[in-house]
Amino acid sequence: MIEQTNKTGPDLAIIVGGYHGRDLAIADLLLDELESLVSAAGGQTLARLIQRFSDNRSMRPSTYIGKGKAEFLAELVEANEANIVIFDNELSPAQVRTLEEVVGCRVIDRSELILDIFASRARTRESRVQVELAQLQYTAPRLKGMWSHLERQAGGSGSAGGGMGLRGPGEKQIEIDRRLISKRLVRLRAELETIHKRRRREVNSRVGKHYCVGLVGYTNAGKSTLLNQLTSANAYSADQLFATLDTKTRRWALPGGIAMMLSDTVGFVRNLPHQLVASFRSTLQEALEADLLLHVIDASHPEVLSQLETVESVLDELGCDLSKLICVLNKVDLVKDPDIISVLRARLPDTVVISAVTGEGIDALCDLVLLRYRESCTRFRVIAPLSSGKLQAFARANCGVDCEDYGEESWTAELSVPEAMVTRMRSLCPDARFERLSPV
Ligand SMILES: Nc1nc2c(ncn2[C@@H]2O[C@H](COP(=O)(O)OP(=O)(O)OP(=O)(O)O)[C@@H](O)[C@H]2O)c(=O)[nH]1
Ligand SMILES: [Mg+2]
Repeated sequence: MIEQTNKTGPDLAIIVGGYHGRDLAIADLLLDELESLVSAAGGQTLARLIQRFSDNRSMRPSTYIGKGKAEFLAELVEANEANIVIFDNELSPAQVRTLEEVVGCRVIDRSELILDIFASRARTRESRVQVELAQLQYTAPRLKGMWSHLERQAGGSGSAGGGMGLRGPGEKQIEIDRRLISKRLVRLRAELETIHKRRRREVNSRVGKHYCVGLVGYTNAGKSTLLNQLTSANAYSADQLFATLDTKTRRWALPGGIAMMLSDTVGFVRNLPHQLVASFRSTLQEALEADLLLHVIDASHPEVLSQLETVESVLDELGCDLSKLICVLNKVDLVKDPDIISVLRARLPDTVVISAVTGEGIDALCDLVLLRYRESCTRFRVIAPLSSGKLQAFARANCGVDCEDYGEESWTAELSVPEAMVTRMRSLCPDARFERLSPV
């Protein structure tokens, strides 16, 4: 939650965006998204203000927006009795300080708002640590700004002020806080490493045992709804940005007796604070290690193309192998202009059109996933002792056994599985023999 200044109700916000170029043309849509972020943080937007810039150098260094605009903003705050101003643009600590003086209430930027939402949503120890780490990294360079009133006191009073090397109380406080923060950062990093080591062991035990599919995409695209539709997972889905912060993995049984593991993960958003990407890097990278990725896209969203670009650039930054991506054009039930589907299909290599709510297109999605799965499979004949119950059960539950036969002493079956899965099957029955067959 945004820090509450009115204890009785939600935060009352004025949202501000300073734009130029292409962003200016879609300023209202950009502020719509900021408004959704405000409501995801539990706040309420009362008014919005747009500042048009002719280019990216025309921002006013002290207040980002122009002097007249800043004064008008102060009037808006007063008239609406707002208690917070939220900028869509990234502000420097000095700009925040000056703006707060002009408008007379708290001022935050988009990054801080997103960090706030993440903090309020984090449920597991892992995501809590990741968010705190990101928040501290965001705060540390801003400490000087926070203690400016003490610095001024120090400078103003002849005794504490004075020459170089004589530290005022403000600076001392900053020193103490910096030390506390860096100590805490060390502890959090160590804790996160322990959590990740444990998770690695869990993931390693899954890898090779199952074919893993990951859901990625812009926030609110419908990832959790699709997970629920495919696996009856009961994941939390809501018309809310960043509904999901924690990875959820469920078994997905496909036609033909093939089972996979399907994982939901945190969504992306335009200008995701880089401290968050850094903190969530291993969670995200883990999601990307899946054998196949479903990039869920809200095809009904007016800014679908720029959402697509955002996701592509984050995937790129995380070093994702794009060849294992299937693009899932979701919310087709809400698409009013069918042309957008053609535009998206032309732009993206492997697409399937679905509605995670009505179930339309789900069969086609399963077919495409199975096709990709089969491409990664090798055909084997397995010959195992009759006593290999565990292996037989595993093969039937997960691998789509083509034909099997019980002889006097052995069980023989033919199946197509990804190579890595053979390792898992060998561990279930070391006496089993695996003969590679030519593909049918
Ligand atoms: N009409 C329609 N609504 C959908 C569809 N898929 C998802 N939604 C709605 O879109 C909203 C967001 O869905 P989620 O599944 O929570 O989205 P998400 O991608 O998991 O979002 P985050 O966890 O915030 O990243 C919910 O209100 C869903 O009911 C669809 O195919 N059609
Ligand atoms: Mg979700």
